[in-house]
Amino acid sequence: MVDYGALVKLIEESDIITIFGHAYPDGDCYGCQIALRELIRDNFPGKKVYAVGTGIPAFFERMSPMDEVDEETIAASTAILVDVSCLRRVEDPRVCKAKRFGKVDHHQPSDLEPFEGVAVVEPNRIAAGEIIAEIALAYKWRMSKLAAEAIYLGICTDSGRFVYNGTTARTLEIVSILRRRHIQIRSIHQIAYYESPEKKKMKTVIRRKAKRYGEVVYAVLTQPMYERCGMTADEALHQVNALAKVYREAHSYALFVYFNDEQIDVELRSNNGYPVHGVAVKYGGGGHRYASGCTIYRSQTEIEDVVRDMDLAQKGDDNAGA
Ligand SMILES: [Mn+2]
Repeated sequence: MVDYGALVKLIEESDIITIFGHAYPDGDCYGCQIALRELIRDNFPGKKVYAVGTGIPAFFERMSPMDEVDEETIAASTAILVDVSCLRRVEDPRVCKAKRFGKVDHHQPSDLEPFEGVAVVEPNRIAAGEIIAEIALAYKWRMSKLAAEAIYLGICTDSGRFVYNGTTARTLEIVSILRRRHIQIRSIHQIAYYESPEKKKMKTVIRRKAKRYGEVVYAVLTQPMYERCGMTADEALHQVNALAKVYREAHSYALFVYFNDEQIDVELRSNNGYPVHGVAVKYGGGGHRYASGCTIYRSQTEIEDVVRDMDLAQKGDDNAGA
């Protein structure tokens, strides 16, 4: 098991801690920020701890809002990054002002993303929330219901409700421990899986645009397509899972969204054990073994090149129990 001692020591040594996540925060990112803040508050009384960023507003009332902090506070703080690999990918660029850095992440490490600080990186974990839970359990920290619910949101989000590759026996053991903290699963799901009319419309368009190349399903969205659904490019990109069940035989799927005439943002997925990370890296991106992203430019790369590379992927050998 990874040694969490250096990170815990960093927390012990810091009077002010700011917790940052990635741009366009998802349930794992937001959940980790809230959970780590609550765990530190409850187990290290006297420390000032803040979760910084936009979070997920739909959860503010049910779980917790994010914190407002000024630049002076950040400059006096230790910044801990959760669910994000490097400073460049953090949502709030003020993170760079912090005195010291730590991180808890489960993305595949990349040479292009250096990080100077105390790093806890476990790419085999389905969610960063799972690592936060392990730290709390290893050090027998008090875990409030709020912290447990925030961790649950992270694990549930990144595991696709416990079905994606990388969901392990340990993942489910941790969920069982969280459930003993009386987490209310149904009401979390009601918020996390609420489908707005815009989202429903977008998913229908994505499925209608789906094309097949070999064992890969993909769709290309132009600006008018997502704008007509009332969505931004990034919101549209988040709906990549609409392609998951278009062709049952497909081993991978990809969503291409025109950010503008030149830039195309891409999300790559496989629910059947075909790694997509290598393809994302080839085109300058990264992420996880079976869920990655990249950005391509029309003048340099054809959409078809990416799809062809995905089709060539060989099945991974780590799918026991999936
Ligand atoms: Mn994550």
